[in-house]
Amino acid sequence: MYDIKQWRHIFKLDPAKAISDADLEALCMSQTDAIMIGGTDNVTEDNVIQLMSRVRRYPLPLVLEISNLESIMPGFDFYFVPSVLNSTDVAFHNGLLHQALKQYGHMINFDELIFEGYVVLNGDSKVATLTRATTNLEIEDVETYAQMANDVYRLPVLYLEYSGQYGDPETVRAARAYLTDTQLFYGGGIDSLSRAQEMAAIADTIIVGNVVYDNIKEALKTTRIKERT
Ligand code: 1GP
Repeated sequence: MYDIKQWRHIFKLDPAKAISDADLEALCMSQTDAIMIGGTDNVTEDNVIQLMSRVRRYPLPLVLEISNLESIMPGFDFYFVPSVLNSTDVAFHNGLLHQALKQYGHMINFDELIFEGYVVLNGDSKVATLTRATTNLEIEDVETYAQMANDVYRLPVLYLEYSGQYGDPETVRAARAYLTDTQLFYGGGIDSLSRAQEMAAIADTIIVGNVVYDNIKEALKTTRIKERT
């Protein structure tokens, strides 16, 4: 069984975006720890199943990050369920989860389900708009979400999500200081090895998304954080 706690690097692939076989092979054969399939819009049963079957040729863990009910399907190693702690819409706290359990609860293996506390920090991102997240947060607010995740909800994962924008290392470091048990995921704007190294030195796990589609060479270089450990 895979141990998520050991993961330092994840490539997040958007099923709504095209990727060549050669690029996908390079990602899957790289030093990354896992592939996560997830996106904000146009995630369908069809494009998820297509991408899943292509990644499944390679021997690395595969995660579905749930974005809607239509695209949930068996065949993944893990299912990551986001709960956006700074969303103003209850659907993104537990509404989606409630519907998913109502429909699929009888067939879920809960060892494969990981609940992620998200804090969405880029107000210009699609995910911030969709979830109606309050993103004008002070550092103390982010620290409080970290405390909430670690000490109150006791979540396995806190995900600081800057999607599309490189985040503030001070904010990430401040959150980190509150986490003793909860694993810290950082995602957003990692498009070079130096940025990957900077955030990997603070967070437990970094998530690399867009650069895969913008610059595959730089994307692959981000996995080199692992050469230092
Ligand atoms: C998005 O956190 C991930 O959900 C990664 O962000 O696409 O900006 O790399 P980027």
